[in-house]
Amino acid sequence: MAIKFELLKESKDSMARLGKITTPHGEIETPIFMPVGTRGTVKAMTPEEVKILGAQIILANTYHLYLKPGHELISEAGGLHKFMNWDYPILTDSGGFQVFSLSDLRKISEEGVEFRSHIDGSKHFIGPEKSMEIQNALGSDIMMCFDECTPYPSSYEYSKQSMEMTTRWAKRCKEYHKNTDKQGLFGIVQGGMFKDLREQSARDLVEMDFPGYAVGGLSVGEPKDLMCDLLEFTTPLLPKNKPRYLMGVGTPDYLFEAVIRGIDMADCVLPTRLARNGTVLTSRGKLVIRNAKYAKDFSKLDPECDCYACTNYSRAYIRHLFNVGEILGARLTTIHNLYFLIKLMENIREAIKEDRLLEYKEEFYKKYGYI
Ligand code: PRF
Ligand code: ZN
Repeated sequence: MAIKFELLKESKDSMARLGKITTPHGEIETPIFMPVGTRGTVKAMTPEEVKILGAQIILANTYHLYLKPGHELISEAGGLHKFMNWDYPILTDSGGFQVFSLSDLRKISEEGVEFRSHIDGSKHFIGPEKSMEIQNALGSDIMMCFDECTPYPSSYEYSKQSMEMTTRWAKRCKEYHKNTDKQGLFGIVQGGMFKDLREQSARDLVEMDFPGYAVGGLSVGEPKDLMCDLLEFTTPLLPKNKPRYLMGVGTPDYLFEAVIRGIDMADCVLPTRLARNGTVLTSRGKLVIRNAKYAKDFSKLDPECDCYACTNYSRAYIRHLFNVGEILGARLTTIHNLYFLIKLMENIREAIKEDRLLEYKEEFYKKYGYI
């Protein structure tokens, strides 16, 4: 088995857990935040830099790498780890989300999804088997089942059909995926905003015995309370001794809420995307670095941060870089934002260890300005 999960501790005052995932490319402490390297690069960072920031696993996307440069080419290079020079764990998303959110003229059928590339309009097809073939070629440590992320809002009937198809697709993924000793395949719970559908989805997937489970179809535009409620309902339906991954979540408050509800892994483009737009996450909330009020502010991005950017550069300097369009600006804010979330998860793990996660959350929220 490629993926082993060790449950090290369960919180007494919430559903939070502390764990360790072992993969063919090393161990991951959970709860963990996974930086996104969609096209085989965490934008603006070298893999060495990503590692120094404290990242233990990164995410890459089947959809993008299939279109460019193509999974055969990456396979020829010796797999994605080798191709991009990242010798630590990689998780690949199945394409089942990006194909819906990015491609043009999608046609969904029982077989899979026919679509046109968002790059050049060329026609393609990805179904469960194709997604497995691509992810096998990429050689990620953790692969995801091909699913439909039910759009929000969707009717009960649509959500039901969609979830049932995702379950049938999961069966096909599992049947196709053979090298289970090198790559672990995770199931993805869907079911829209309906508890009974989520329950059915979780039950059917758990029966298939995947080495880990994701909660998909959340954080798709629904109110935060609804997401929290559905998450709290869903995680207890998943096995305790397997990792649980909440897909596409990465604001500090959502990370806290997810961990408190028993989530072990999360990913999001947010920190890297915000960084390139000049928005910085700090212990006192978000900061827009282009703002004129930072023109002569020679303090660091975050008074409490000891990342490379904060140790060496001022707000005024980084603002200047953004104002004149120097790429170093985006590099420094990316370093800081990734470090901020990685450090936040480290603090969260420490707080779980010491049974003070809820107090830490309160303290963080007050300072950040959430409450
Ligand atoms: N499915 C897949 N990837 C995803 C999602 C999903 O539902 C989401 C939803 N938040 C983000 N990324 N395969
Ligand atoms: Zn910093």
